[in-house]
This record gives sequence, structure tokens and C-alpha cells, in this order.
Amino acid sequence: MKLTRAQFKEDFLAEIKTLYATDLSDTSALNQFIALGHLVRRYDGSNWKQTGDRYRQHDDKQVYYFSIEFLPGRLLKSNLLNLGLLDTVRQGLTELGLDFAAISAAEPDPGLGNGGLGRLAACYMDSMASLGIAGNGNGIRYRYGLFKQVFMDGYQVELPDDWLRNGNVWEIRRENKACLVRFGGNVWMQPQPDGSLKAISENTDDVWAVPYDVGMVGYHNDVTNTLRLWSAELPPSADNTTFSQARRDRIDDITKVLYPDDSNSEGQALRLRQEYFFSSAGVQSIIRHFGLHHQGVKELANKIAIHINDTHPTLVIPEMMRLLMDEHHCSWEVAWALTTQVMSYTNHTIMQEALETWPIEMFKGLLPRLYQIVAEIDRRYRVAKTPIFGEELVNRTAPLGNGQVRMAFLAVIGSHSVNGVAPLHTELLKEDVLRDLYQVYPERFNNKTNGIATRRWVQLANEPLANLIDSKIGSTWRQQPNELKTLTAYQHDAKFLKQLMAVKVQNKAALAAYIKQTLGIDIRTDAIFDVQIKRLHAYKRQLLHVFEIIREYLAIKDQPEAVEPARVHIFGAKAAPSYHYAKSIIKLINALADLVNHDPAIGDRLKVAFIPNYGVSLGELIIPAADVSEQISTASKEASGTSNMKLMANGAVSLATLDGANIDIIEAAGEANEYAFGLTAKAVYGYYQRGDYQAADFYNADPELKRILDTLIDGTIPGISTEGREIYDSLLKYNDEFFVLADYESYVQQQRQIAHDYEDQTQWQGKALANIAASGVFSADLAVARYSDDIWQVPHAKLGQ
Ligand code: GL7
Repeated sequence: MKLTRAQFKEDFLAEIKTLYATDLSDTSALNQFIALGHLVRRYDGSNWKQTGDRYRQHDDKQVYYFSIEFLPGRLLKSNLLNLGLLDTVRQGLTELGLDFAAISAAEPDPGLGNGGLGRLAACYMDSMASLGIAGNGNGIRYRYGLFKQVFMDGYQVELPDDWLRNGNVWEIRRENKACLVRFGGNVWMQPQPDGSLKAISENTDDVWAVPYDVGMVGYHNDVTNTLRLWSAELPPSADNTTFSQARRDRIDDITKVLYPDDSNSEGQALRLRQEYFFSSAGVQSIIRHFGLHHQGVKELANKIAIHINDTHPTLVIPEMMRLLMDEHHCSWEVAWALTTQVMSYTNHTIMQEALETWPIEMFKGLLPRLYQIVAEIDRRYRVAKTPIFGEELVNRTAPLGNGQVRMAFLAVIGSHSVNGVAPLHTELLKEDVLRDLYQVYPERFNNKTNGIATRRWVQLANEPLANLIDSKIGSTWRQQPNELKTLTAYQHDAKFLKQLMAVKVQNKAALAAYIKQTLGIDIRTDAIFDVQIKRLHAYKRQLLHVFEIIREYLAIKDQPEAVEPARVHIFGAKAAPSYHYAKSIIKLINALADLVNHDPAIGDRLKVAFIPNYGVSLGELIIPAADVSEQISTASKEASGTSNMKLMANGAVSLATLDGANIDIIEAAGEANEYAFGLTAKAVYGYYQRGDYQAADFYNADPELKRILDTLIDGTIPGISTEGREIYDSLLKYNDEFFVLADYESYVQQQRQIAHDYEDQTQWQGKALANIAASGVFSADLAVARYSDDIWQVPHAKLGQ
């Protein structure tokens, strides 16, 4: 949009005056952020309204992306960028004597997700708006986000994240669109005059679902879509006499906190309540909105696509069936045909423990009508498939089995499309995790490799790099990320590579300043910034990275005169509060950091910085400064990964196992520009099949590795007597579930190669450039375009290939 600096300043000062009844000099950065937020809302208001009007007038097919997590990050800068106002506002504020960086930093970063899954959902919202797709998000407005992580004596301590303390400028509470979600009670079938039966629910525990809408602003296209987050409240009719305190608390709890667990299913009734709550409210609001503009439900599948992001929203399937049958008088057959045409499902993990199941007794008690519907889906599935596939396969794959409701199976059976998030992952779904269902529905399975929002992760997070790219290839890449590949022409342009290095050093200095301020550690900007940022999980193998640090530490102690480039090992990782082993690894890293950082013999040659409270905003600071991207999960375990893509786009080289999307990154950038190592997924499965993995053999065969492992229990690293023993035993006594020892040698070999290659900065920056140039294929815009073409069947703006 068009806005002059003078107009902006006038608007801003007026907003400050209206909101705070005081002078600018008397306001805080937070006040200024809130005033700016209001202004941006005002500037974008007509776009947001007109987008909705246009969709209605054209009767565009709507996509609804259901996700129990969204990690949007701070929105001020990204909204300004997308509206084309970033420079005007920044300069205007500077002219008013204000600090734009401090104002943006005052915005709370909503932690409504755990990690990659939630961030992916947010990237896709941004891309849907930017491609002009009629895309809507549907999720939960958690009162408290993912916990705030602090370290005390090296241990993780979790504090509440009260992100709504000062309200949320971006949201609109739409109580006029609230609906009731019913739990419990009993159901009986009431005979109807036409001979049919109607399900009547009685004595239900009712919850009032109130939507809060947040605008998702498209890039330079006047489109603003809606992310709808639901909040659980007391029904308006309730008074003190009808609602006990216990019942009020039960309602309050539904949207109070995000489950702080990323790769485990929670055997908790509350989690099931959360899942049904936002699934039901979302589907009710979709059908109501659809009903305002259409006669009957015949057109439903042409006008609506519902996407199930991981199994958490799977209950949209039986909920859609319930609404179509109980409220719109459809037969089972009609309702089922519509439902399966509307629904599609993405699987995000092969970890068995993450495949959600609910005990039937619990499910039945909490959701009696939905249980009847799931049981009928199960019955019909068995009747239809047993003659073709036999009883055994059908028993293994039916929605109900072993006393459980099996959510992933229900999702596959009730959808027309099932996708994995990287080619290897999709293959493993077909061959292993969902092998039986792949027999039944081969045509449903497809791959959609993940992507990232280049706007946030390069244009905003790394402005110096974005500007440098513009200076070489112009700015079309900002809308067509694939244009980045034209940068390949400069891979041997020494001058350009120098400029690239200067950008990296500038970003490293910004991160170094933050590390100094938060951790008190001095780091050199000419050191290799070796970065691992992701949830703390045994399969992600932060432990392997730790072994490298111990190796480097011992090497300097042994040979103080040896010259290698200086290194800084940077970690960001939260552990699920109940994940004991992951917390022990946090303690180990912090203890090791203490030892290394304070050893005078080490000096500034080796530093370890575990930055607390990793999240989207810290990612924006760390990623542009990285030289090495650690993507070292046990092959087959990481479905895709997305930090690997963000780091690549910012010119970090990958030190990576052949897992998830690492494989595709290595292929895109070229093997010579990455550092691959380790067992392949096939080799890992080979060990499983033969059952002949012996971690101790690796320990016994390699004196260097043995020495490193022994430091866990011999007092070399002070303060970890219990954690060290626990980790040591996990490797040797319990045989190293994630093959850390098997991969040690090839990992270290690549680490040595990195140290060697880094010395030649021209060559190194050439590799960095190759990564940036190849990163366009991992843009979320392209990924979303593929979802639109193949799954949702909706039009989108054209993208260069
Ligand atoms: C994840 C996968 O672990 C991760 O590899 C993938 O990139 C991401 C998005 O597809 O989804 N699955 C999951 O449960 N979490 C993930 O990050 C939390």
C-alpha cells in the first residue's frame, strides 16, 4: 500500500495520544509496539474485509488447515514487509527518535507450538495468503504458550509463558461466531416420522468455543487471510448455581496450556478434550459459513478442503459425519462420500510413540456420539475390506483395535490423500509405519516435501544477505524464490564471495553480542559457528555433537600448539518437562560448556553456548550467523526437518545424516557443498532386522571414542555424576538405541574436514553460496502450490519453476 513517511508519523503520534493519553516520550517500547500494531491493523483492515468479500462473491473453494499448533513468530515486521511498509515505518520511527528494533522486540512471540510441526503450519499460512489461496487456519488460542526455559545450575527449569499479559493486538474476538462444543452425557436414538433414527444427546458438559481471528497478510498482493484460534469459555447461559467450580476449571483447562511434548502421544483425557474442542468448533463454523451461501450440502466437496495436520485434528472426520447426518439429514453414504472428498491428512513422524491412540473407554465416556460414528466407520471398513484383504490385515488397520481408537488409521481411512513430508519419509510410511493401509489405499499416498517461508527466514531475518542478493540478481527472487538459483553464476566470483563473508561476519557479531549479554561468553566472529537448534530428543542426537566438543577439548589439551580454526558450538533446545533423559543431556551440555569456557588452556579457541529459551525469535538471530548446520538425527527418524532448510537458505553448510529432507538438500546443493555422513536408513533397518547391533564393539575398537565416553563417568566434566552415568549406561548397558557410537567415526571425519575446509574462505563461501542458490526449491510457496494443485484442488498465483 501507499503511505508517506509524513502521513505515517502523523498517524502514529495520533494513535499514541488516543491509546495512552500522554506524550511519546512518556511511553515504553511496548506501548509503541501496541500503537504500531493498531495502526498496521487499520492499514490492513480494508484488505482483510475485502479478501473475505471477494472469496464470498466468487464462491471460491476454501482451504481449512487444522493444526493443534501454530508458531507464527512475531508479526509486526512480517506484516509491514508484506504490506510494503517496512522501510517507510522504520525510517519514520527513526525520524521520531525511536528505536525500531527495540519496538519490534517488545512484541511477545506466541509459543503456540513445540517445534517444526507448528512452525510449518505458520509458514504455510503465510504462503497461502501470499499465493492468494483462500486459506484459513484453525487452531487453539492457548492462554499460556510453550514454557519459558531458563537454566539453573545447568538444569532446565520451566516457567509459564504468559504471552497474553498485555493483550494481543493482532486478534479480533468474535463472540458472535461462538458455538457450543459438547462433551460427555448420553445419546439415544429418537425414531423420526419418516422411520429414520435421530441421535439425541442429553446431559452434556457444554463448552463455549469463542473464536479469535488473526489476519495472515499476503506479500504485496492485498490479500489477508484468517487464522482462527479457539478459546474455551463458560457458556453464556451458565450461572453460579448450574456450574460448579470443578466444572468451570475443567472448561478453563481446555485452552489453558499447550502440551509441551513434541514426539510423544499424551495419554491424557485433557489432550483428547483439546483435540475435539478445536476440531468440533472449526467444523461447526465451516459448515455454518458454507450454509450461509449454499442450499443444502451437495456442493460441499467442491467448495471446501479440510487439511488434517498430523493426527491431532483427526476428529474432524467423525465430527463432519455427525453434523452432516444429525443436523443436515444426510444418509451415511452421502455424508461419508462428502467427508472423504473434503479431508486430507499429513503425517509428520514415523516415531511409533507419536502415533496417537485413545483408550476406547475414555473416548466413549468423553465423546459418546462420536464414538458411535467411529464404531460405524470401523464396522463398515471391516465389512468392505475383509473379503479383499483378509481378516488379519483388516484387524491390524481398523480404526478400533486393542481397546484403542487409532487416530492415524482413522485419518487415512477418512481422507482422500495421505502425505509424508520428504521423499524418504513417505517411502517409510509406505514400507513400514502405514504399510498395511498402503495396501488398501495405494492411490491415496503421496509426498509433499516441507518448505519454509523465505520471506521471514531470509528477507526479514537476514536483511544484509537479502540486500546483497538484490544487488546481484535483482529482487524477483523475493516473490519467486527459485530465482535464487541464478546466484550459481557467482560461485567463483571472489569479490562477491568476500561480500558474502562480510555479511556472515556482521550476523555473527550480532549473535556474539547477544551471547555475551545473556551468557557472558566472549566469542570470536572468525570462529566456525557450529549450530544445532531443535527440540532436545535422543533421536536428534545432540549427544553426537557433544562428543565432538569433548574430542576438540581433549585435542587442544593434548596438543596446545596445534592450530585449527576456532569453534563456537551453539545449541538451542527445549526438552519436554517429563523427558528425563533429554534433560540430562541439557545438564551435560551446560556442564561441558562450563568446563570448556573457563579453561585458560583453551582460551578463545573453543566455546560452547547453550542459548536458553530457543524459539522462533531466537532462530531469527541464530540462523543468519551459522556456518555449519548440524542435522544429525539417526537416519529414518527425522521425518523432514525444517531448520535444515532455514540454515541452508542463510548459507550454512549441512553436516548431515541421510535422513528426512537432508537427502534432498544434499542433492539440490550438490554433495561437494555439504558434509554427509553416517548410517543410511537402510543400514539402520538392517540392524533392526538382524538384531546384531553391539554398541560396545565400537567403544572397544576405538580408543578415542572410549576416552570420550569415559569422560562422562570419570570426573573430567564436573557436576554430572548422575547424568553422566545415566547417559553412559544408555549407550553401553542399554545398547545405544539411536546408533550414536556407530556414526561417531564418520561424523568426526567430516568435522575434521570442515575444520580443514574453513581455512580457505573463498572456497568455503562458494559452498555457502551454492546452498543459498539451491534453497529456493524448499520454499513454502512451492510446497503450498503443490498441496493446492494435487490435494486441495484450488487455484493459486503462478510461481516460476
Ligand atoms: C515433525 C518432524 O519431527 C519434523 O521432522 C518435521 O520437519 C516437522 C514438520 O513436518 O514435523 N513432526 C513432529 O511431530 N514434530 C515435528 O517437528 C514436532
